[in-house]
Amino acid sequence: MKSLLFNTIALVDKIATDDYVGFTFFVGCMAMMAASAFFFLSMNSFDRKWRTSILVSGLITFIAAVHYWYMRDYWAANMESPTFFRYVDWVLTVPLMCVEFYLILKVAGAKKSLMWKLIFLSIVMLVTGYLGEAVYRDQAWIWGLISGIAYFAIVYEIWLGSAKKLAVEAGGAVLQAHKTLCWFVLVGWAIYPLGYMAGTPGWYENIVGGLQMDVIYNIGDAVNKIGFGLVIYNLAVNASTEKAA
Ligand SMILES: *C/C=C(C)/C=C/C=C(C)/C=C/C1=C(C)CCCC1(C)C
Repeated sequence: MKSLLFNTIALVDKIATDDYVGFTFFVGCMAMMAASAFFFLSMNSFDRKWRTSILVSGLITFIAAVHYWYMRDYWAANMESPTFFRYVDWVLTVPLMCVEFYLILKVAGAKKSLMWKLIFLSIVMLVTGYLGEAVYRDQAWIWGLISGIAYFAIVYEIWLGSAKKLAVEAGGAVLQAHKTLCWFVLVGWAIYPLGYMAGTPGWYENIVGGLQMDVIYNIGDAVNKIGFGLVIYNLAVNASTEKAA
């Protein structure tokens, strides 16, 4: 009995005090779970119009929480980047972030074509990133470059393209939220190419100064997924008080 219990406990891998990757996977997992509970439970206190947006915020952090659970485990067992799980997580959650843009701009008449355009660009960005990181590592810089072009196309669309026009038409709390989300994409998402540069071979290898790829990605995910959700939450709060005033 005693040894059975011991074996069960020993199944939980140790995290060394200098294992920053393991630590950030663990804390990231908890943060994503907590954020999901927050978004799901607050959903019904808002106007119908905002519920889908908050639901999607919760889905983004929930999908990430489940992937973090697996990635934390994978890292502990193999001490190797869980590249596959990482990209499956992104390919589900990043398109959902594109959906968020569409949902908040719907009040100004956003069309589905805007949503599909952003989703398409995000998938190009992620598939080429995966090819460079996992399949053709020797040509990582080329794939990273193509991925970066798709990334800038997204930045262009939301900062200067049709999404921007719709946000200006909507005005008020929607415009404010759109602007903040634009900053998240420009600055928050720029964390990822840094992680990519730290984790793939190339002329740029030493630019990031020894930080580990997974630590950078984990920080990026926490900032962007929870941050995005909070911007939407804040929009729902502000839009509700705007109406009441
Ligand atoms: C929740 C996950 C998010 C917001 C992930 C975003 C990922 C990116 C913006 C990744 C971008 C990349 C480049 C721009 C070039 C190098 C390859 C990538 C895929 C890391």
